Amino acid sequence: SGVDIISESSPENKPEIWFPRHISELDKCTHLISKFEPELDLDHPGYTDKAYRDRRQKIADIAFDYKHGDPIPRVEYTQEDINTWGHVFRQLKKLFPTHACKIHRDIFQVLEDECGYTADNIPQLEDISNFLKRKTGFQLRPVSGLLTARDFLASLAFRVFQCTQYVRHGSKPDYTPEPDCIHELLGHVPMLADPGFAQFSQELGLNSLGASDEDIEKFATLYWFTIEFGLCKQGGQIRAYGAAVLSSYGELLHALGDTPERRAFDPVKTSLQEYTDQDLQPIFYVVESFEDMMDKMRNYAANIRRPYEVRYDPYTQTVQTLNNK
Ligand code: TIH
Ligand code: FE2
Repeated sequence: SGVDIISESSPENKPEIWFPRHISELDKCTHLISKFEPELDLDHPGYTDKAYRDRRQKIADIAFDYKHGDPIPRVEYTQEDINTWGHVFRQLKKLFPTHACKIHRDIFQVLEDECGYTADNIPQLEDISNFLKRKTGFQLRPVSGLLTARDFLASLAFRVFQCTQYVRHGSKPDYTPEPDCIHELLGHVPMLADPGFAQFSQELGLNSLGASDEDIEKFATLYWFTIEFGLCKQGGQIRAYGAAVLSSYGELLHALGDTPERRAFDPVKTSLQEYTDQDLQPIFYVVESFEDMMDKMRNYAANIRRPYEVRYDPYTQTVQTLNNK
């Protein structure tokens, strides 16, 4: 005899697209986009460098084997990798005082004083993850390359930052189209150690959970023009807060120079802006302040129709949904 199970909510109120409910379910959010990988991309500077590709593969295996809760295995970087890091580190350090936003400058100093950020040492993700946990509750999780926007944004909802661990090829140190640990450590980490910026990042992640493909595309574009390539006003000057700008000597000079167009950040318009992920950006968006950026994003998200609301419970590291009328 069949007993009908009555669902707790009507079907139209139920999220239809799967998304992680607990931080451990990020183990299922590992879908990669492989367009920039040295094996597959003829233009990759590491394409013909067998030793480099082997090194990359070993580091990629760490990410493939990783499960939530594991410590992040340490990598023994080669002298070549350390030289690449050192070159980028020295160049960028010269620009930060005049080009980076205040949050970045202040936390970078702490990372130098307390976390082994020096020209001859590549900090280990496990140590930096522990640093971030103390500062904002963010943690790092190793990833072997570029993830789909849906998976990447979902991790932000749990204050998890998916972080590459390999180093860019030494032949092109000042700009790379693919993320690497130089980009993560010099660009993202200082910003994620700021409470307001961490909150902004998590909210972007929460907004993405269960969103339609179309909305994911828009959130990914907003992510691109803020967390990756954002510029802000500070004391009458324009400064960089986006990680992809802060980790690239070429992009940082370019972003604050005369060539690109700089427009006021406006989520409705910015979310529809096309961009290139292969070269220096032709357009940047400038926020008046981080408070203003947060307000504008909250406003934007409130106007996106979703049949449910999401709440994050930090005690259980769980996302809960509440039905909306
Ligand atoms: N262009 C950045 C750099 O050279 O450091 C890397 C990027 C990460 C994400 C987008 S671009
Ligand atoms: Fe990035």
